[in-house]
Amino acid sequence: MAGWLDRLRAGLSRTADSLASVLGRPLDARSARLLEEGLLAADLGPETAAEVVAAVAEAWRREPALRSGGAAEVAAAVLARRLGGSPWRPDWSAAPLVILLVGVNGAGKTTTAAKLAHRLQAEGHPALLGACDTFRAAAGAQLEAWATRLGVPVVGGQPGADPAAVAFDAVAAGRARGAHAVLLDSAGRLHTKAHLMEELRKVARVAGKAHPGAPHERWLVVDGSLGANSIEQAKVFHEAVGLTGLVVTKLDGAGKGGAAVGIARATGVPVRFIGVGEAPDDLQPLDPEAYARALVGL
Ligand SMILES: Nc1nc2c(ncn2[C@@H]2O[C@H](COP(=O)(O)OP(=O)(O)OP(=O)(O)O)[C@@H](O)[C@H]2O)c(=O)[nH]1
Ligand SMILES: [Mg+2]
Repeated sequence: MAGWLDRLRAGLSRTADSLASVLGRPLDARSARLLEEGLLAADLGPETAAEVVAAVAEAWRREPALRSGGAAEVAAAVLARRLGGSPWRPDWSAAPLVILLVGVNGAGKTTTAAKLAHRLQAEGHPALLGACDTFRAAAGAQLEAWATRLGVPVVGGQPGADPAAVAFDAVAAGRARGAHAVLLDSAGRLHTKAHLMEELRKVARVAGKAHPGAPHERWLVVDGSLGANSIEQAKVFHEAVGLTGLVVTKLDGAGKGGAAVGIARATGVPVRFIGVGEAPDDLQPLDPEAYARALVGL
C-alpha cells in the first residue's frame, strides 16, 4: 500500500475505529444514534451525518444479513459521493496557470505552495513561487528555503511590501520565463478581519492585471486536524475570493477527517489535494473513495 495512504489511515484512525465499531452492528435505534454521534464527532456536519445514517439504515432494512463490512461500504459510498466531483484537470493553455493559496494562520499554505511546485515540476510543468506573505520577514525566507531545496524560482518582496505588488511581479515573471504555473503564497489571516480579507481581494485583482484570468485557481488551505469551525471560515474566504478548490493538510496527524467533507458540502468547492506529511512528496490529489474508506475504517 502506498505510504501516503498508510499515513492517512493512521491519521484518521480515531474516527475510523469509532465508526467501524458502530457500522459493524445491525442498526437499531440505539446504534443509529451512536452512528450519528460518531459522524458528528468526526465533524462531518449534520446533513452528511443524517444522509449516512439513512443510507446505512436502508441497507440493513433491505438486507438484514448484511455481510461484514457491508454497512461501512454503504457509508463510504455516501461520503465519497459528497467529496467527489471531477478530478482537477489544469488548463495549461492559460499558462502560466496562477494558483492563489489562502487560509488562516498556520494552515499549511507555504508548505502546500512548495509541495505543489514540486509536484507540477515533476510532471513537466515548470513552476514559479510568489512569496506574497510579506507580513512576516520569516515567511519569505521560509518559501525561499523551499525554493532552493526544490530548485524552483521564487519572486518575493521586502518585508512590509504590498502583497498585491509581489503577486503582480511574480505573475509577470512567470509569464516572462515561460512558467506553466505560478503559485502565490499569501499571509495567514483570520477570516473575521475585514481589512485582511480586502487585502486578499486586492492580491487577486492585481494578479489579474499581470495575466488575464489570473488567479485561475483560488484554493483555501485548511488544517484538517481542526474541527467544524473551519466550515465557517471557509464560507467567509469563499465570499471574499470565490474559492475554486480546497487543500486539506495535516491529515497524517490526529485529525478527525470529517471537516473536509463538511467544507466541500458547505461551499460546493471540491477538495483538490490532501497533505499527509511535511516532505515535498506529501501532497496527494484527493482520491474520494480512498479517503471515504479510510474514514470508516475500510
Ligand atoms: N504533519 C504535517 N504537517 C504539515 C502539513 N502541512 C503543513 N504542515 C506543517 O504545518 C506547519 C505550518 O505550515 P506552513 O506551511 O508554514 O503554514 P502557513 O499556512 O503557511 O502558515 P502562516 O504563513 O503562518 O499562516 C509547518 O510546520 C508545516 O511543516 C501536513 O500535511 N502534515
Ligand atoms: Mg506561510
